[in-house]
Amino acid sequence: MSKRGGQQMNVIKYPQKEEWDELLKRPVMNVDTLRETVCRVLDDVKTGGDRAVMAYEKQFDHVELERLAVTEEEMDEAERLVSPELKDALRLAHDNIGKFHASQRFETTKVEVRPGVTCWQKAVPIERVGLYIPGGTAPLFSTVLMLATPAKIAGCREIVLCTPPGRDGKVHPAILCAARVAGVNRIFKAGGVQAIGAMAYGTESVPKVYKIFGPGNQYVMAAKQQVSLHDVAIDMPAGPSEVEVLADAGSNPVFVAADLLSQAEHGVDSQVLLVTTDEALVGKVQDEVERQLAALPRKEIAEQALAHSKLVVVRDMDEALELTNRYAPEHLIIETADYMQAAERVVNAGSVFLGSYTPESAGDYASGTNHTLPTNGYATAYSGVNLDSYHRKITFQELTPQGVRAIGPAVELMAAGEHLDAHRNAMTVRLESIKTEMK
Ligand code: HSO
Ligand code: ZN
Repeated sequence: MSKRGGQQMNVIKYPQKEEWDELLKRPVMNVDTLRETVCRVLDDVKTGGDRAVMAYEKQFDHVELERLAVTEEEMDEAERLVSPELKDALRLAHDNIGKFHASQRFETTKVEVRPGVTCWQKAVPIERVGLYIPGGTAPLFSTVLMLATPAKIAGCREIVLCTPPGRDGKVHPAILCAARVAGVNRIFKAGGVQAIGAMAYGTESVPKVYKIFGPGNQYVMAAKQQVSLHDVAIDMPAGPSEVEVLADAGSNPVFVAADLLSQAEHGVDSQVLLVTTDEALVGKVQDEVERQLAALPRKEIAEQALAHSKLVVVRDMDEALELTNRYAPEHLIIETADYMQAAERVVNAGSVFLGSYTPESAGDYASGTNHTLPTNGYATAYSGVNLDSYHRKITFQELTPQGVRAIGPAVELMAAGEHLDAHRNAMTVRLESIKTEMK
């Protein structure tokens, strides 16, 4: 542990492989303690509908609402309140996110696997999706663009958004503006567990959706997990946001420090990791972090995140990449000289930022990639939100009599082997009808 100025960062030099698991551990999220509250709120919303949601809005968001739905007048008012410059920025980001996600469109191809046996897949949009945008200390209007833009491109018929209002009963104007830019159909003032319940079960005013997307605090995460057991699909399991910066002797400490801080300011539980092959870089980065931190309005949050951050020195790039793949970071910024070669060897990460001129902020807002990504090591098995997240792939197959002849006997044999005679018969009657027709 080294301490410079006010803030501390843990420096770990040349750790042994046996130490890696301990080193890369994420905070354990015990949602069991929240479960009771979460289940009670969900049950109330299920039975009480809008009235229950409003009661919880009063209790948790300290606001008395007459209705949950955001009106057209409120949308227009928000439009007037957001500066033209910010609106242009939102449009630029929306345009890039749109271009990148449209490029992910799936083309159906029919495959004749045997003569007369044709199979294909069709991407069909999820009809109704629900987006959750948290309140809290930063109004995440960029997340509105990240979730609604692909939903629109995918062709979802109804895009519903829930977000908690401020104490004045209003939603942050930039959130409403972004929702309009991205084509959200209906917006409701509801936050936390009650919002998740409203979208999972439906209320008088909030439609029931088939899949819920978006970040949130521990309560929201626990609620999403709970409703996903029986009622609705969710985008992915989540934990606190993370970044790993991979750097070498040629990396710019000013950039590296800025990247670490951009993650640290998200929340006190943010995970920040530097992996470097250059021992001398560590001190330089620490000095820069200290210098840049002093000027940040969210200094206190960032400082707490940095207290559990880690600066790890490794022997070489091989070890750096092995450690990286073991960690499976949500965001990975590779600022080394050979970043393209290194990128080739990344197998576990949510989104990768390449070279010295690609900060995570680029992808957080406007490069076009999605910023809703797997945290907590889930990058080993999950993708971030993408166009496919809003689709189901329905498979189709068609057999002609020739196809029945091609696979029928195999199906009969396998069905008999599984002692499922009705299965076998379904094929046998067809094989026989073909034979009689041929006579
Ligand atoms: N880095 C966050 C997304 C975000 N950053 C929104 C700024 N606004 C999680 O990927
Ligand atoms: Zn961010």
